[in-house]
Amino acid sequence: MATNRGTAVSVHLHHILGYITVFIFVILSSNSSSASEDDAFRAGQSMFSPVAAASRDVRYLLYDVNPPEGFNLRRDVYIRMATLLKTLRKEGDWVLVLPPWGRLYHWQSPEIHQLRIPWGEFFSITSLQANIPVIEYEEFIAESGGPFIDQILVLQSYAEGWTDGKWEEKVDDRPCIEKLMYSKDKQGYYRGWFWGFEETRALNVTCLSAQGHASILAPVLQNNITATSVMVDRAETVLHDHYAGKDYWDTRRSMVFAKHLRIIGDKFRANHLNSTDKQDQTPYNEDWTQMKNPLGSAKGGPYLGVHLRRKDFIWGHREDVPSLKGAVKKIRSLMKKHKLLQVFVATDADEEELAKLKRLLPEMVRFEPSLEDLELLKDGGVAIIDQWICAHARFFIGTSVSTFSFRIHEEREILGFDPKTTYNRFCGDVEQECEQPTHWKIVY
Ligand SMILES: Nc1nc2c(ncn2[C@@H]2O[C@H](COP(=O)(O)OP(=O)(O)O)[C@@H](O)[C@H]2O)c(=O)[nH]1
Ligand SMILES: [Mg+2]
Repeated sequence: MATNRGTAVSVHLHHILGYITVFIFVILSSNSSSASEDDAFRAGQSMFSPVAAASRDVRYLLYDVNPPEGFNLRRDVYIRMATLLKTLRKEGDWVLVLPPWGRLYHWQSPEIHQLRIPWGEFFSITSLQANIPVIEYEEFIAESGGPFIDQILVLQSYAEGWTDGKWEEKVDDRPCIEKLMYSKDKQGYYRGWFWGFEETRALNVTCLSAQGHASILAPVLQNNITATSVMVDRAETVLHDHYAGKDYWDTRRSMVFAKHLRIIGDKFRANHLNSTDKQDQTPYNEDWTQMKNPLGSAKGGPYLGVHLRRKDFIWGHREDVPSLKGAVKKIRSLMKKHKLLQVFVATDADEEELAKLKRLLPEMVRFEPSLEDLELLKDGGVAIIDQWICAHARFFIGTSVSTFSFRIHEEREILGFDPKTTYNRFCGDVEQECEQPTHWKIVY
């Protein structure tokens, strides 16, 4: 009985809130809001006040990525969108809205809430803001006047493929090829996933065929569209303007992990791996613009760092991914070669494989949070701490073409490790040519 009442009340409240939101939306769009109303709906600290935003003609770039993509490819797509934003800002006052985290395929820890997670839980927002203006989605709702997105552009490839087998950069309005992930409701608004924000609506959805780098979208956003807020969906469709160039690295360096994650990772290094920044020569400056550790200056903690990707990487029987036995053999030989007595293992192995790995490598050290810690950190935070610890190892070995491993490479590059200690991966048990990862040098 009590539960039913509770539900009824909250549904009711939900409706009222909905009306209030629409009400505020109407006032703000007629441009006569007072500061106190805005304050009541402010979601967090922002470098822009809503009133100032309205008078500045701010435009908002939102984006989302294909649902099956994981955390670390999404981090790469952020870099592409940051580049697009920089291009857009040459001609207008654009702000990037950070797409909330959640409902990622790999984030399977049961019984913890993993939806509508703001970027601030994983990354330092002030660090991101030292590169480009960004706001969290809830701040967008507050400062743009409500949970309405003016225009969605769903990126897609060209139905006809590459004409004449020739690849060229181009972008065109085209009919949607696949069934839209958005549907029109009775009021004529579009509903969709919107990161779990159920009250969000879009006013218009169209498809855009695009092939090329992220900034080819800029003329479309600047000239063909006048909407204040534009969301680019399937943003992974467009590529980096210049992979591993200065702009790439500026944005990558600005993606400083949230402080609590770094602190927990550092504490774990000190307590379990005898690793501190001072001994390891891995000084860190939270102000990334001031950080320039020379290549080869970092020594790293006295342990081998391992990223052993399993799950979907072994289901396809890929020949570039080793068996557990093969991986442990390699781990042992690396420990011997580099005279390391400890090994830290980051892995997404399931319970069965983990048990097997523990039998084969009983001395391995792993970061295993309690349920209470997990509630604070979430699967994303645990993954970041795993990456942070691997990034500080004297020697690192990762898994072939895993973006999780790639992000560790970059972190080690930022810390100033000798590339020989970073760009290493496991070979498959019967792999013929085991090409090692490429060294991407930072451009400052
Ligand atoms: N904690 C932790 N999670 C991992 C590890 N390896 C993979 N995962 C999880 O699995 C996901 C893998 O997807 P993604 O980030 O796209 O990397 P990729 O698929 O390896 O390129 C990660 O985001 C994590 O959630 C690991 O070593 N530690
Ligand atoms: Mg993936």
